[in-house]
Amino acid sequence: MAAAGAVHPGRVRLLNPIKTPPPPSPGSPAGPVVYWMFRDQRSRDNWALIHAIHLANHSSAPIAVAFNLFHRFLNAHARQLGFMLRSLILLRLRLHELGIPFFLFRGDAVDTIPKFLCECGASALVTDFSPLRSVREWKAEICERVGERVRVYEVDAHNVVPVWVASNKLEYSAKTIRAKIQRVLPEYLVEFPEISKPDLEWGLEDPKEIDWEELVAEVLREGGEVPEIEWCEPGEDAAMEALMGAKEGFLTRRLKNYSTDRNNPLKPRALSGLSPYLHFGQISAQRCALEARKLKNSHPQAVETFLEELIVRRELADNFCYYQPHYDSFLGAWDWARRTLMDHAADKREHLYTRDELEKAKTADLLWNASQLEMVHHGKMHGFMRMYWAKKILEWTSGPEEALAIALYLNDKYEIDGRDPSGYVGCMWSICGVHDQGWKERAVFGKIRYMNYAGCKRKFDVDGYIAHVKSLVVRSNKRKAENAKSPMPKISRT
Ligand code: FAD
Ligand code: FO1
Repeated sequence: MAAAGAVHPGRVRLLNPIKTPPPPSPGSPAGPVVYWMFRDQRSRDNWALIHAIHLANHSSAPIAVAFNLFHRFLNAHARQLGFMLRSLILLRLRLHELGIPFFLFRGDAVDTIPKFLCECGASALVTDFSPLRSVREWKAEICERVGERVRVYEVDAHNVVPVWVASNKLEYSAKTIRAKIQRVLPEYLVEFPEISKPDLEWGLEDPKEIDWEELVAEVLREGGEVPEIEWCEPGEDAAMEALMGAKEGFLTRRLKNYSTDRNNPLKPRALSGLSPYLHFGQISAQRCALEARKLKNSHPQAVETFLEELIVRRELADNFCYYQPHYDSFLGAWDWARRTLMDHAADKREHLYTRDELEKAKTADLLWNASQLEMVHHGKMHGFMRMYWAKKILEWTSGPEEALAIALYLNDKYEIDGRDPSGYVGCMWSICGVHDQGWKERAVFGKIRYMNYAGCKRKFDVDGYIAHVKSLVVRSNKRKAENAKSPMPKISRT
């Protein structure tokens, strides 16, 4: 077990194993510790922040948080960037209360982070973990640039069981990873230590004033094609409210229907609604799991199902993206799936649609159109519909590569929780059978699991869902018209 205030050693790894630098001499303590916050954008329950504070206190050094705002990261629009920035405004205040300065940089992290490290004479850089290839490339480049001067740590603050602890290889399915996660869960699913003000003040040059109003207005203007959502308030406090708020909390008010109603697109409130917060790291999955586990006796089935999705399914997605370099392409499918899809690539398609027709929900399938419109206007398609939605794209395009490219493009452009390992795996599961088994062979799908309209009709009120989305679109268009009249973005407390 880790000492109080420290992080479990299995959760931290040194990315640039350098010979231990000379201990700080009494006259000149170690240089500052910088936490480059990327995936886990929160002050509470954040193992990367806890590690950075521990490192700083341990080496009598000051600490700062650095955030790099990329330009339109992975094709993000106003919807995602507005949600993220509004949360960062609140985060900066919370860090300020902790005596930790928040530096916001713009541009490429491979330039801005090393530059900051050099300017402040940092001795250590703490990063949080993401399996995405661009992040890994940036970290490798940063390690190159800082050389032996700065120790670069990576902390898996996103998963309950760190990816490299759960498994050292690409797992085949939830079945194979579940036992590995459960074996070490008691060691990792533990309460967080309280964080308090670091021992030392920052004492160096303060961050430049951030004009949040201008920054938000800029991303809303630039990414206006996909406007913000209004139903999900950004930030750590709102995330905790969504999890366990007295009025609307998932665990406090909605858990009982989770295992029975979570696959009913007409009951979206049966879902936790946590994916936007989990994706941006505004809430810790470990916090969600710790709180859900307390309700195991009163809601055994719902808690078990929720923990399966939150821990096993989500961490299986990180495992896939970490160990499969082609996590977002047809090459990342297993051989059996590639073979069966190629065997049927030339099968006659009943319909063929272009990306534009699909994006505009212009197909002959009213149910599919409704799911596409729910994603475009609501920003979060119901989980059950996401499977049907992606599988139909396979059925109505020239082949699996095109289907995957279109599904990922639309998913990342419109979903508030897009650009996430769970999204890449969601599309790969639906179109290429990743983490699924083979099924009875049929045209176009081969042995990939098939879903159809009739199957949905048996499961839920399809007409009701179509009507539900229709009214959602009307409300969304009305709001857009109102916003067009008052262009100034609402800025929460700054
Ligand atoms: P809940 O059912 O309340 O789940 C709680 C949490 O468990 C989710 O927030 C998520 O972190 C995790 N989870 C649930 N289901 C899955 C799953 N199947 N795989 C991995 N993790 C899961 N999830 C995203 O976060 N971003 C995406 O872009 C995304 N795209 C998807 C695309 C397709 C084609 C499919 C089939 C699934 C996709 N998913 C994605 C997974 C899942 O649909 C969403 O995580 C879920 O609908 C989010 O809503 P919720 O938090 O209310 O769900
Ligand atoms: N993280 C950052 O550090 N800087 C960004 O500019 C940034 C933009 C961004 C846009 C959309 C989105 O979905 C996530 C974004 N993130 C950003 C967060 C981070 O990239 C995600 O947590 C990872 O994509 C998930 O691994």
